[in-house]
This record gives sequence, C-alpha cells and structure tokens, in this order.
Amino acid sequence: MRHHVGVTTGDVVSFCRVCNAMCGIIVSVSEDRILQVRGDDQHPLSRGYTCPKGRALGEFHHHPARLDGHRRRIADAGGASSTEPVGGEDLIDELTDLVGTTIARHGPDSVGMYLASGSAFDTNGRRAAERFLSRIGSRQKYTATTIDTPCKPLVAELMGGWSGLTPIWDHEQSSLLLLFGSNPVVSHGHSNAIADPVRRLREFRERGGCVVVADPRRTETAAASDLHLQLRPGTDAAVLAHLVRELLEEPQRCDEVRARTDGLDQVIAAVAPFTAPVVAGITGLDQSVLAELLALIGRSGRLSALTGTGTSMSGLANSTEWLLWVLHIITDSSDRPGGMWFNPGHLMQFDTRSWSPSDGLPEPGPRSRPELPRRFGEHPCAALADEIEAGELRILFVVGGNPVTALPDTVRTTAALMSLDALVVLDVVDTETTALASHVVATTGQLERADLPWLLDVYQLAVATQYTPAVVEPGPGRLSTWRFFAELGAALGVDVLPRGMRPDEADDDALLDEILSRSRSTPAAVRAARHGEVVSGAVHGWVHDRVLPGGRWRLAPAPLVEQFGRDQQTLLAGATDADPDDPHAFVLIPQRRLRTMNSQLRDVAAPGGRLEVPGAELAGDDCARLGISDGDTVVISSDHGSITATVQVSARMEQGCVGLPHGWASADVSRLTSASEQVDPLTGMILQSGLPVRIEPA
Ligand SMILES: Nc1nc2c(c(=O)[nH]1)N[C@H]1C(S)=C(S)[C@@H](COP(=O)(O)OP(=O)(O)OC[C@H]3O[C@@H](n4cnc5c(=O)[nH]c(N)nc54)[C@H](O)[C@@H]3O)O[C@H]1N2
Ligand SMILES: Nc1nc2c(c(=O)[nH]1)N[C@H]1C(S)=C(S)[C@@H](COP(=O)(O)OP(=O)(O)OC[C@H]3O[C@@H](n4cnc5c(=O)[nH]c(N)nc54)[C@H](O)[C@@H]3O)O[C@H]1N2
Ligand code: SF4
Ligand SMILES: [Mo]
Repeated sequence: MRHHVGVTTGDVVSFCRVCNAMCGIIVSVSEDRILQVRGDDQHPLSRGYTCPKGRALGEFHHHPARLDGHRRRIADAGGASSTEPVGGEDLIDELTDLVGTTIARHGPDSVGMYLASGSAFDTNGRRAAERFLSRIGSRQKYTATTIDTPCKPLVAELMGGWSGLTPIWDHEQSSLLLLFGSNPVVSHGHSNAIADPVRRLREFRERGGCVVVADPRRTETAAASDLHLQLRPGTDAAVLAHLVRELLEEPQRCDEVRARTDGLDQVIAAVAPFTAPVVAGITGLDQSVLAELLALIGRSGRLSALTGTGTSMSGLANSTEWLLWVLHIITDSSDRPGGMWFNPGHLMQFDTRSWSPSDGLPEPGPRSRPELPRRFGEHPCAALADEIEAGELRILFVVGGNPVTALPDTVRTTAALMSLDALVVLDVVDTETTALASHVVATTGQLERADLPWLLDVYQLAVATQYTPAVVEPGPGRLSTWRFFAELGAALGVDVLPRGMRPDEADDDALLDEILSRSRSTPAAVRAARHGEVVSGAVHGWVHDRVLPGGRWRLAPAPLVEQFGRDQQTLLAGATDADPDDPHAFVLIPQRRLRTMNSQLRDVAAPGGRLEVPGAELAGDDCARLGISDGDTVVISSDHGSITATVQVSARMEQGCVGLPHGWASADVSRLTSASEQVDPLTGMILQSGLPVRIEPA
C-alpha cells in the first residue's frame, strides 16, 4: 500500500522531527522535489519559528549521502569484505535465517537493539521496533536515555513512584525560571520542548518573569537572562543544597512540607553543611549572588527549574536532580500552578490511568556487567561493548542512532560492533555506523511518512498533538522501519503490529489511527487540525491524585541520600575542579551547536556545503597562559584517549573549562570517555560532563 500524499506540487503543512521542539513547518514541493521549508505561523506552539536545521530538511532529503537502497556485506577472497546492494525480500530472508538460528543457538538475549534519536520521531517505526524486540523475548534493549539523562527517570521513580514523570515549565503562570546546565536558545530545551526560545523567554520576562541561568559558559541563554551564575562545572548540587538549606530554616515551611511529604529530616541533615561561605568557596560564586537568588525565590514563592546535559551527564547528576526536585517540592512547585507541571500527553492520557508506585529497585543488570543496574526496561549503554565482547550479544539492530560517535570509548566500541555476527543499521544516510554494518536498511525519512509525536508529547509546553501526512512519496529503494520489523517478525512467527494486523494490511495511517483512537480526540479531528491540536495549557494535581505513593512525595529515597553523602565529600573537597597544580588541566563540558543535531546534518549546511568541524572553546586567559591562539591545534587527552582539536577562543567560556560538542568523527569527544570507569552506579551513566582532561599545544 502507498502512503496518502496530499499534494504533488504546492505547500504541505507538516512538523519538523529533528528535535523535541517539533516546530510546525510548511514544505513547498514540486513533484518529488522539496523546494523550501519555512515556519508555520499558524502553529500554536512554534508560531512560525524554525531553526536552520528544520529549514535544511530539503537539503537533507536530497543529500547525496541519503540511502537509496539496502546493502549487505560479503566476504571477499583474502579475508577482506565489501558491500553489495540487496533487495528488500532477500534482505528479510537472510536476516530471518540469521536471527532465527542465533536465537535457537544462543537464546533471545543474543539479539539486541540500540534505539536512538532518529527513531524517537518515527512513531510507527519506534513502536514496531520495540515490539519486535519484546516479542522475540530479548532484554537487550539500549536507548540514548542512558547516555543522556538517566538521572531524570531515576529521581522521578524514587521520589514520585514512576520514572515517566517529566517536570515541564509552567511558562504561563510561573514567575521564576532557573536553568542549570541547559542552553535552550541553542538546544530548544532538554526534556522540555521550547520552540522559539528567544521570544518565549522575552515574553516571560515582559510579563514579570525572571530567568536565572547557572552555567560555566556565558551561553546564548545566559545572555537573554536576568541573572547568570557562572559557577564552576560540577558544583550545581552545592548551590541547590544551599537553597534547600536556607528555605528549610523557616519553621513554618518545615511544618507545611512535613505534612505532605516523607523524609524531610533526612534532607535537613544532608544539606546542613552548605552554608553560604562554604558554597561560595565550592562554586566560585559571590555570597551576594547566592543571597540574590534566595531573595528571588522568596519573592516568587513557587518556581520552575530545569536541568540539561551540563548536569545530567556529570558525576553528580543524581544528586543535582534530586536536590532540584527537593527544591520544587519544598516550595510546593511540583504539580502546582506557577511551578512545574507534568504533561499527561494528548495520546498517552497518563492522567486517566491507575498507577501502582514503583519501589525503585533495579532489575538484574546485563550478564557481563552485573554491577550495572537495569532500569526503565533497558540496559545501560555502558554495557553494550562488554555484552558484545563477552559473546552475550551477537546481533544488534541500530534504529536511528550513530553509536560510533554517540557511545564512549570509540576505538573499543568500533571493534565490538565489527565483531558482531550481524550489525543491522536502519538509517536514512550513510554514517560512521553504517560503514561498519553487515546490513544497511535504507529507511524512509521524515518527509516520506505520515506521523505523530508519540513518545514526545509529554515534553510539550501544552497538552497537544499534531499529525502530518507524508510530504512526498518514499524513494523506491526505501523501506519504512515499521514494515521492516513487521515483515521480519512475520517471517519469524511473531506479531509486531497492533491488533494482529498483517504487514500487507497496514499502512502508515492505519497504524496511526490505532494510536489516535485511544487519544483525547478522534483520528479525524487530529488530522483536520492541520496546525496541531492543543487541548489545554498546564494541568495540575493529577500526579498527586493518581501517581504519588499515598499522595506523598518521598523526599529522601535511601539510594539518593547515600549517594549525596559521597558527593558531598567530593564537593567539600573541591574535587570536581581541574587539578590546580597542573597548568594543562581542564574540565571538558558538553554543549550543542545550532546547525547540527548530535551527529546529524554535519554535512548539510543550509544552503549547501559542508559544516566545519567545531572548535574547542577555551577562555582567552587560558589560551594566553598556554601560549595558544585562535585556530591553533591542541591535543586534548583524558585517561582513556586523546584527540586533536582547533582552538576557538571564546569570551563566553569560564576559565579552566573546554567546551566541545559530540557527534563528530574528527575531534570526537567520545574518544575521551569510558564505559568501564567513572560510570554512575545507580544508572550506568557515563561521565560526559566535567571530565578531567589535559590540553597541550600540538
Ligand atoms: N541545535 C541542537 N539542538 C539540540 C541538540 C543538538 O545537537 N543541536 N541535541 C539535542 C539533544 S540529544 C539534547 S540531549 C538536548 C540537550 O539540551 P541542553 O542540555 O539544553 O543543551 P546543551 O547545549 O548540551 O547545554 C548544556 C549546557 O551545560 C553547560 N554546562 C556544562 N557543564 C556544566 C555544569 O557542570 N553545570 C552547569 N550548570 N552547566 C554546565 C554547558 O556550558 C551548556 O551550556 O539538546 C537537543 N537539541
Ligand atoms: N561524549 C558525549 N557523548 C554523547 C553526548 C555528549 O554530549 N557527549 N550526548 C549524548 C546524547 S544527549 C545523545 S541523545 C546521544 C545521541 O546518540 P544517537 O541518537 O545515537 O546519535 P545521532 O547522531 O543523533 O544519531 C541519530 C541517527 O538517526 C538517523 N536518522 C535521522 N532520521 C532518521 C529516520 O527517520 N529514521 C531512522 N531510522 N534514522 C534516522 C541519523 O541519520 C543519525 O544517524 O549521544 C550521546 N553521546
Ligand atoms: S528547533 Fe529546529 S530542529 Fe528543532 S523542531 Fe524546530 S526547526 Fe526542527
Ligand atoms: Mo540527548
């Protein structure tokens, strides 16, 4: 069956599926050519905004590296190998054999899947892939969550009883927004979808809202804020502990909080050492700035606070997230107007379900790394290479990911991926990972399929959804991800599509209908609302009523209190800082760049041409000290590897820090990180923010 394609020439109303913001777009097409992508000013959330990535969707769609057909690797004489094209049917036949035999010999856990950014925006594909894995009975699921932000679901589960609780900025009613380690002006939000960030922040401030940004870099967002806390990296938990400590000095507040939470006294004891002079010493912030921040909270009462990769990838990720939630709860800001709300989703309707609170205990971890926890139904990515090396994992499907650049320890990860019996990569372009694949599946890209935001509507600033038809017909050599897994599943005797639907009966829209029929509205109404359907703004109270164990927040879950006990020693000892006795010691911190999305769109600068490899951002004083200047080459090394990078002298950067985005094959920060050391014991998160490195002129 073919997709329903609305027009062959003219404008199609759609939405961008590059990042969480999911901006409304108008795509001008002529036959199968994308002529232009522009913002949809009737879209209720993005209001005409797009960024360069969205506007480059046409270039991406027609890019020479787009995959037009499937490939398989064949052994050549003399041990070498090469690839050859393979048709869809032969591909499915060959993989049916391989997967079937491997499961028969080694069990279902010998087959695994890495599902990442590119799959999050393909609703039908993602659902089919996940169902395929669970139907064959495999526990070998890996997603980008455990290399991005596992502290968030962990803290949600331990404090609120469900890992799916994602706090959302109540941008209409809040009057104070605190951002820790997030740069929405460039990223459009971490787990909050903030389209048109500059305008959104300006409007917030114009109606009296105050924005505070904690970041060692004077970011684009800091420049649009009221107060920038240029703190030392890795020290956010100290600031938060201080705020909590001071607020809990008020006896009335303690009485009020005690009545609706458990564990308050443990919190009071844990934050006791974090007085203003101590925290000023740890963070490098003035005591007067800490006092100013407290005064802002005093005035606003409730507050909204968000974290990003700066804290979620750090060694103190869980403690920071925990104290952030404590701050929300003790100011009665969680699930309350003017604070943070929890989006129940237009499609998911979490506010209509019944919940039994989780005890937060992890499941047994992967066999080769039993010390790592399995949480949220997946193994941590830190275990992937071990599982392959140990022979536990023999076939890996990669769905919308580029693990060669995204996972730590590039050399080891590459060797592990190459040693698999089969590495099956479903992507839209050639990447460092398709280059290693035994089988490459050319999948349909976002403009070639009808879609809905499925996993992502809970990140939106409103209860909303949107539908897009396919903008153009899929290229003839491309297969949709859902059809690939549905057919492979059918050949292996497992049902992948919902309600027992057979692959030959299904199409994009029939599958989306199945989801929409369980939404707040009807399939017809959602399709008819061409610019997206907004049901309401922030909604409050359902988490207290339905999700919280006994209607109460667990303020002091034992694993978090224990971990903070250790982190506290690290903070008090100043151990998150670069070695003061070594002039070449720096800390590496993560960042995003506007024109790329992780490793995506690197070779698609709008309009035309290839983007330059990003430089390593360093403060001018540091460069002067090391005798290096803008454009020089430096060697950045860690305990695990080294890379060369070009220096980019930056007035934004805090001294002692080096900022570099990930996702590049050259200047690849993943060569500096490790899956075996510095891995968080509660989540398996790899240390990617605040990594100690040395910098030397090349
Ligand atoms: N343009 C663009 N947008 C993207 C992406 C992209 O690649 N490009 N990627 C998407 C993805 S996958 C994600 S996860 C999100 C990430 O979204 P964000 O987290 O909002 O984006 P980052 O730019 O990574 O912001 C991290 C910030 O933390 C700061 N930082 C580093 N260390 C510390 C610290 O110890 N403390 C504090 N307070 N700050 C610190 C950095 O200087 C940086 O400004 O962005 C998404 N959006
Ligand atoms: N050192 C270090 N490592 C990091 C980070 C860091 O800051 N520092 N950031 C981490 C974070 S936050 C994340 S989210 C991960 C990102 O990890 P990944 O998600 O693995 O990385 P991406 O580069 O976004 O890969 C997405 C892939 O999806 C493909 N794709 C695009 N559209 C489609 C589609 O429609 N269908 C399919 N099948 N594929 C599609 C793209 O071509 C691309 O190859 O990296 C993490 N790794
Ligand atoms: S911010 Fe850019 S990449 Fe993200 S959805 Fe909007 S246009 Fe697409
Ligand atoms: Mo991410």
